[in-house]
Amino acid sequence: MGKKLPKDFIFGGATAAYQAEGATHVDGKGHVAWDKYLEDNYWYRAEPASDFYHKYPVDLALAEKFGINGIRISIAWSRIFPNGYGKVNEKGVEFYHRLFESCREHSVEPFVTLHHFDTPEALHSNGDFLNRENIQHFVDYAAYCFEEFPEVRYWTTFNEIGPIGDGQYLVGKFPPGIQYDLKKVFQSHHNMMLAHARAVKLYKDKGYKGEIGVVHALPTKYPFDPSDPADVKACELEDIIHNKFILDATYLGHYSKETMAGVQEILAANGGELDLRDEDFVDLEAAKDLNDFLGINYYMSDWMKACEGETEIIHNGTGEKGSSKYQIKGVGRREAPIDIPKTDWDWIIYPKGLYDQIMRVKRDYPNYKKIYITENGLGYKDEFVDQTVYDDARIDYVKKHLEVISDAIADGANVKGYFIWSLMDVFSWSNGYEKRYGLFYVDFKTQERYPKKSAYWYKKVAKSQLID
Ligand code: BGP
Repeated sequence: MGKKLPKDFIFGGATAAYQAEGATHVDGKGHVAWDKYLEDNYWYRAEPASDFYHKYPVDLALAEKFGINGIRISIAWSRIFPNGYGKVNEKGVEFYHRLFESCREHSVEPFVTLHHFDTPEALHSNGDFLNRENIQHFVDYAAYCFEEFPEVRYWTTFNEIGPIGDGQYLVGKFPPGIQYDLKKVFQSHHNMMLAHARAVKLYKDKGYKGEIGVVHALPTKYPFDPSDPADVKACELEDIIHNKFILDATYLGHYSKETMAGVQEILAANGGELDLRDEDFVDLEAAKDLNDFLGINYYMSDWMKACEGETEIIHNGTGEKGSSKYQIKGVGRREAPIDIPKTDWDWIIYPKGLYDQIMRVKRDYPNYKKIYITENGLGYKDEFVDQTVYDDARIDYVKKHLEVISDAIADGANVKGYFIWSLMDVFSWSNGYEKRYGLFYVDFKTQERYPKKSAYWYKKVAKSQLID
């Protein structure tokens, strides 16, 4: 007999505007930095994506049919404000009203993210969130949406502040493609957390009826050799970069002594100084207890080894197993125990990491209120046969992660739902259309959808709450 999940548990599917909608230049949408960046650096484009802009009724009907009662959707900021602020584009506003209405018709609750990697080009080229002016532009955009879309009951300010800093300024796989600049990484984290805090405060001050939170990617970090203090240190510093700095800002309203000591150590090795102002902490502090939920995106864990040497990061964007490399000066390098499975993109599959991360939030940030697992899933080179995909590896992956969620709930964590990444296939930011995650296979040429084996399995679990 399999493990159980609670009766009121949300079984959702996740999407993001830029990866799903296509229609990048339709109905007045403004440019985003990714438009040009993909052209210059990658072999694929954001067209047609999954043509969700036109196909959403099909996807929502499928969701309903397969027992999915929640969907993560993001609003493309540049559909509402083509230049990031100023004049509103009514056609964009109407599109999202229609989309949310269709969600209701299909009994699929929309969990709506304001920013999923797609800052309007006009603001991105002006420094994105490194430029403090853009914090206010984001808050104004959020305020507009809160007022305009009362039909939305669950708001998320940002998707993955951590990977934005990483992708844009450390790995350099996201626009503007800057590498190894740790100062910019932390500054981007900090400024985005400020934008989050101000938007949350505003939402609560205005007395809106819904809930608001933030989605963080929280890859769990372990020392390669737990008995070696140097590996333990490497793990702690890596954890600060990706998890602790952002969690502290969210739930403590400041950075703990250990967090700041780690940041200083990393910056001492890599150069740069942060711009952290007293008034910033007033805003962070004011929001720390107002988050109704935390969204956790969890795909992988990492093991860390101490090492000497310069920073060198190689991103595996093609699914050629073993081609990635990650080491940061003054921090350490990633090296996993040999027996731990990895995807073709070198993502380490370790369900227990999700359990550990949930319990860490519960232990270290007891004011978290509740958690949704807002993304989890398996990127795979799916084989389309018999009008479907026999994706047993994906079923196995999701099953094991649902099981540890059930364990965490049994151990006192308040986890209220799970959103598989992704509802239907979408393209991957830095890996293209070849890396698929969906419950529904998308033929990107015809835009037809085909339920995969995993969709039928997920339906059974959602109906019975039994993970079998
Ligand atoms: C998260 C993003 C998603 C999605 C997912 C899978 O970081 O929030 O938008 O892309 O990861 O990642 P990838 O597409 O790199 O495989």
